[in-house]
Amino acid sequence: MTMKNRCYPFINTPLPYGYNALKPFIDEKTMWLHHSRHLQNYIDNLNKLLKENPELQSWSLEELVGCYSWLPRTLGTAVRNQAGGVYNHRFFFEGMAPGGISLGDGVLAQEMNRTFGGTEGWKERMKEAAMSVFGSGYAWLVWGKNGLEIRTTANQDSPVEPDVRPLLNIDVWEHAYYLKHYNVRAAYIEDWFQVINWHAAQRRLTCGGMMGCTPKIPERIS
Ligand code: MN3
Repeated sequence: MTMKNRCYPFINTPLPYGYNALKPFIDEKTMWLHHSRHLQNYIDNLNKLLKENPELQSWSLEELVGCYSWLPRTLGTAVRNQAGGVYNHRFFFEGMAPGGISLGDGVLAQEMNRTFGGTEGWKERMKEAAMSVFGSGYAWLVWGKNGLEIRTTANQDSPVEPDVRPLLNIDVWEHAYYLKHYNVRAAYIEDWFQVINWHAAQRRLTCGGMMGCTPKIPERIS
Protein backbone atom coordinates (compact mmCIF):
# COMPACT_ATOMS: atom_id res chain seq x y z
CA MET A 1 0.00 0.00 0.00
CA THR A 2 1.36 3.40 -0.94
CA MET A 3 1.40 6.41 1.37
CA LYS A 4 -1.13 7.98 -1.00
CA ASN A 5 -3.60 5.39 0.19
CA ARG A 6 -3.01 5.78 3.92
CA CYS A 7 -6.00 8.08 4.46
CA TYR A 8 -9.11 9.39 2.67
CA PRO A 9 -9.97 8.79 -0.10
CA PHE A 10 -9.15 5.12 0.14
CA ILE A 11 -8.76 3.07 -3.02
CA ASN A 12 -8.90 -0.67 -3.47
CA THR A 13 -5.35 -1.55 -4.46
CA PRO A 14 -4.89 -4.78 -6.43
CA LEU A 15 -3.92 -7.89 -4.51
CA PRO A 16 -0.19 -8.65 -4.59
CA TYR A 17 -1.11 -11.94 -6.37
CA GLY A 18 -3.77 -13.10 -8.83
CA TYR A 19 -7.27 -14.14 -7.76
CA ASN A 20 -6.40 -17.69 -8.82
CA ALA A 21 -2.95 -17.73 -7.19
CA LEU A 22 -3.97 -19.30 -3.88
CA LYS A 23 -5.45 -22.40 -5.52
CA PRO A 24 -6.01 -25.14 -4.64
CA PHE A 25 -6.37 -23.86 -1.08
CA ILE A 26 -8.60 -20.87 -1.74
CA ASP A 27 -10.55 -20.69 -5.00
CA GLU A 28 -10.53 -17.90 -7.56
CA LYS A 29 -14.21 -16.94 -7.29
CA THR A 30 -14.00 -16.56 -3.53
CA MET A 31 -10.90 -14.34 -3.82
CA TRP A 32 -12.48 -12.26 -6.57
CA LEU A 33 -15.74 -11.73 -4.67
CA HIS A 34 -13.92 -11.13 -1.41
CA HIS A 35 -11.60 -8.46 -2.83
CA SER A 36 -13.63 -6.80 -5.59
CA ARG A 37 -17.04 -6.89 -3.87
CA HIS A 38 -16.74 -7.30 -0.10
CA LEU A 39 -13.63 -5.17 0.45
CA GLN A 40 -14.75 -2.68 -2.20
CA ASN A 41 -18.04 -2.20 -0.32
CA TYR A 42 -16.21 -1.41 2.90
CA ILE A 43 -13.97 1.06 1.04
CA ASP A 44 -16.96 2.77 -0.62
CA ASN A 45 -18.85 2.96 2.67
CA LEU A 46 -15.82 4.30 4.51
CA ASN A 47 -15.17 6.97 1.86
CA LYS A 48 -18.82 8.02 2.02
CA LEU A 49 -18.64 8.27 5.79
CA LEU A 50 -15.45 10.34 5.66
CA LYS A 51 -16.87 12.58 2.95
CA GLU A 52 -19.65 13.45 5.40
CA ASN A 53 -17.17 13.86 8.27
CA PRO A 54 -14.25 15.88 6.87
CA GLU A 55 -12.57 16.19 10.28
CA LEU A 56 -11.65 12.51 9.93
CA GLN A 57 -10.18 12.75 6.44
CA SER A 58 -6.62 13.15 7.71
CA TRP A 59 -6.85 10.09 9.95
CA SER A 60 -4.93 7.06 8.74
CA LEU A 61 -6.67 3.72 8.52
CA GLU A 62 -4.92 2.54 11.69
CA GLU A 63 -5.96 5.71 13.52
CA LEU A 64 -9.58 5.22 12.45
CA VAL A 65 -9.54 1.60 13.58
CA GLY A 66 -7.62 2.25 16.80
CA CYS A 67 -9.31 5.48 17.92
CA TYR A 68 -12.98 5.20 16.91
CA SER A 69 -13.98 5.13 20.57
CA TRP A 70 -13.05 8.82 20.95
CA LEU A 71 -15.82 9.74 18.51
CA PRO A 72 -19.50 10.30 19.26
CA ARG A 73 -21.13 6.90 19.60
CA THR A 74 -23.06 6.58 16.33
CA LEU A 75 -20.18 7.88 14.25
CA GLY A 76 -17.70 5.77 16.23
CA THR A 77 -19.67 2.60 15.56
CA ALA A 78 -19.85 3.36 11.84
CA VAL A 79 -16.09 4.03 11.71
CA ARG A 80 -15.37 0.87 13.69
CA ASN A 81 -17.38 -1.26 11.25
CA GLN A 82 -16.34 0.31 7.95
CA ALA A 83 -12.69 1.14 8.70
CA GLY A 84 -12.38 -2.21 10.45
CA GLY A 85 -13.71 -3.93 7.32
CA VAL A 86 -11.04 -2.22 5.22
CA TYR A 87 -8.20 -2.76 7.69
CA ASN A 88 -9.01 -6.39 8.49
CA HIS A 89 -9.41 -7.41 4.86
CA ARG A 90 -6.24 -5.71 3.69
CA PHE A 91 -4.41 -7.29 6.59
CA PHE A 92 -5.81 -10.71 5.73
CA PHE A 93 -4.98 -10.48 2.01
CA GLU A 94 -1.45 -9.16 2.64
CA GLY A 95 -0.90 -12.03 5.07
CA MET A 96 -1.24 -14.68 2.37
CA ALA A 97 0.96 -15.63 -0.57
CA PRO A 98 0.76 -18.31 -3.28
CA GLY A 99 1.98 -21.56 -1.77
CA GLY A 100 2.75 -19.77 1.50
CA ILE A 101 6.06 -18.22 2.59
CA SER A 102 7.82 -20.10 5.36
CA LEU A 103 8.64 -18.75 8.78
CA GLY A 104 12.41 -19.09 8.45
CA ASP A 105 14.51 -18.66 11.57
CA GLY A 106 14.20 -14.99 12.58
CA VAL A 107 12.90 -13.44 15.78
CA LEU A 108 9.33 -14.51 15.10
CA ALA A 109 10.40 -18.17 14.70
CA GLN A 110 12.15 -17.99 18.08
CA GLU A 111 9.07 -16.48 19.73
CA MET A 112 6.82 -19.08 18.08
CA ASN A 113 9.01 -21.82 19.55
CA ARG A 114 9.06 -20.19 22.96
CA THR A 115 5.30 -19.60 23.16
CA PHE A 116 3.75 -22.45 21.16
CA GLY A 117 6.56 -24.98 20.77
CA GLY A 118 6.74 -24.11 17.06
CA THR A 119 4.26 -23.65 14.23
CA GLU A 120 2.55 -27.01 14.70
CA GLY A 121 1.64 -26.16 18.28
CA TRP A 122 0.54 -22.72 17.14
CA LYS A 123 -1.70 -24.18 14.43
CA GLU A 124 -3.60 -26.24 17.00
CA ARG A 125 -4.25 -23.20 19.17
CA MET A 126 -5.03 -20.94 16.22
CA LYS A 127 -7.48 -23.47 14.81
CA GLU A 128 -9.25 -23.78 18.15
CA ALA A 129 -9.55 -20.00 18.34
CA ALA A 130 -10.78 -19.64 14.76
CA MET A 131 -13.34 -22.42 15.32
CA SER A 132 -14.52 -20.70 18.51
CA VAL A 133 -15.63 -17.51 16.77
CA PHE A 134 -19.42 -17.63 16.94
CA GLY A 135 -20.89 -16.07 13.82
CA SER A 136 -18.66 -13.66 11.94
CA GLY A 137 -15.21 -12.47 12.94
CA TYR A 138 -11.50 -13.15 12.89
CA ALA A 139 -8.77 -14.99 14.75
CA TRP A 140 -5.44 -13.19 15.15
CA LEU A 141 -1.85 -13.78 16.07
CA VAL A 142 -0.65 -10.61 17.80
CA TRP A 143 2.40 -9.37 19.62
CA GLY A 144 1.20 -8.10 23.00
CA LYS A 145 2.73 -6.92 26.27
CA ASN A 146 3.68 -10.47 27.22
CA GLY A 147 4.75 -11.70 23.81
CA LEU A 148 2.81 -13.69 21.23
CA GLU A 149 -0.91 -14.15 21.82
CA ILE A 150 -3.89 -15.55 19.96
CA ARG A 151 -7.02 -13.43 19.99
CA THR A 152 -10.45 -13.43 18.40
CA THR A 153 -12.59 -10.49 17.37
CA ALA A 154 -16.25 -10.30 16.42
CA ASN A 155 -17.60 -8.74 13.22
CA GLN A 156 -15.07 -6.17 11.95
CA ASP A 157 -13.40 -5.38 15.26
CA SER A 158 -9.59 -5.23 15.15
CA PRO A 159 -6.95 -5.64 17.87
CA VAL A 160 -5.37 -2.28 17.01
CA GLU A 161 -4.49 -0.93 20.44
CA PRO A 162 -1.46 0.62 22.11
CA ASP A 163 1.04 -2.15 22.97
CA VAL A 164 -0.54 -4.62 20.54
CA ARG A 165 0.94 -5.38 17.16
CA PRO A 166 -1.25 -7.57 14.92
CA LEU A 167 0.82 -10.11 12.97
CA LEU A 168 -1.65 -12.38 11.15
CA ASN A 169 -5.40 -12.79 10.86
CA ILE A 170 -7.84 -15.27 9.39
CA ASP A 171 -11.23 -14.08 8.20
CA VAL A 172 -13.84 -16.62 9.35
CA TRP A 173 -16.90 -14.83 7.98
CA GLU A 174 -18.70 -17.42 5.85
CA HIS A 175 -18.08 -15.41 2.67
CA ALA A 176 -14.37 -16.21 3.11
CA TYR A 177 -14.89 -19.93 2.52
CA TYR A 178 -18.47 -20.92 1.79
CA LEU A 179 -18.16 -21.40 -2.00
CA LYS A 180 -15.33 -23.92 -1.69
CA HIS A 181 -15.54 -25.33 1.81
CA TYR A 182 -19.30 -24.97 2.30
CA ASN A 183 -19.98 -24.96 6.03
CA VAL A 184 -16.73 -26.76 6.96
CA ARG A 185 -14.75 -23.98 8.60
CA ALA A 186 -12.14 -26.45 9.90
CA ALA A 187 -11.14 -27.47 6.35
CA TYR A 188 -10.82 -23.82 5.35
CA ILE A 189 -8.57 -23.11 8.35
CA GLU A 190 -6.32 -26.04 7.37
CA ASP A 191 -6.13 -24.68 3.82
CA TRP A 192 -5.32 -21.18 5.09
CA PHE A 193 -2.33 -22.62 6.96
CA GLN A 194 -0.91 -23.56 3.53
CA VAL A 195 -0.93 -19.99 2.20
CA ILE A 196 0.29 -17.97 5.19
CA ASN A 197 2.86 -15.31 4.33
CA TRP A 198 5.13 -15.62 7.38
CA HIS A 199 7.47 -13.06 5.87
CA ALA A 200 4.68 -10.47 6.21
CA ALA A 201 4.13 -11.50 9.85
CA GLN A 202 7.85 -11.17 10.58
CA ARG A 203 7.89 -7.69 8.97
CA ARG A 204 4.87 -6.61 10.98
CA LEU A 205 6.55 -7.79 14.18
CA THR A 206 9.81 -6.02 13.43
CA CYS A 207 8.46 -2.77 12.01
CA GLY A 208 4.78 -2.53 13.00
CA GLY A 209 1.97 -1.53 10.66
CA MET A 210 0.12 -3.52 8.06
CA MET A 211 3.02 -3.76 5.64
CA GLY A 212 5.73 -3.57 8.23
CA CYS A 213 6.54 0.00 7.25
CA THR A 214 3.99 2.37 8.80
CA PRO A 215 4.18 3.96 12.26
CA LYS A 216 2.16 2.72 15.20
CA ILE A 217 -0.94 4.64 16.15
CA PRO A 218 0.01 7.70 18.16
CA GLU A 219 -0.82 7.92 21.85
CA ARG A 220 -3.18 10.79 21.26
CA ILE A 221 -4.77 12.39 18.24
CA SER A 222 -6.06 15.92 18.72
MN1 MN3 B 1 -14.25 -11.03 4.62
